[in-house]
Amino acid sequence: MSDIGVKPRVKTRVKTERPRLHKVILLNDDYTPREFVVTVLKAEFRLNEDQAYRVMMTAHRLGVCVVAVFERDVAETKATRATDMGRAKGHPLTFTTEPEE
Ligand code: TYC
Repeated sequence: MSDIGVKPRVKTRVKTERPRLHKVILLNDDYTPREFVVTVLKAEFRLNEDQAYRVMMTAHRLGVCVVAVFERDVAETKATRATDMGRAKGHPLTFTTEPEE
């Protein structure tokens, strides 16, 4: 039997995977005033007063708190901008990012 004219059974993948989301994480420190942390969270992450206070207190008590998740570039830009806001006022306030599992 001849194979001429038999099409290869290769399927093209049309599905695009979503980019992995990255967490922005707030780190506690002993020096940055609580109210300043709340101000930065409201300014950079658009949290309201209540949300910002809860995130700040969670980091204060546990050492870290996830602020929000974004695509990688957005997460890194926001973490840098928020950290720089603290540095501009001489505070050690730090935000980091890490990929979600
Ligand atoms: N621990 C700081 C203080 O007692 C307040 C603070 C909270 C700082 C959360 C950073 O991510 C932070 N002044």
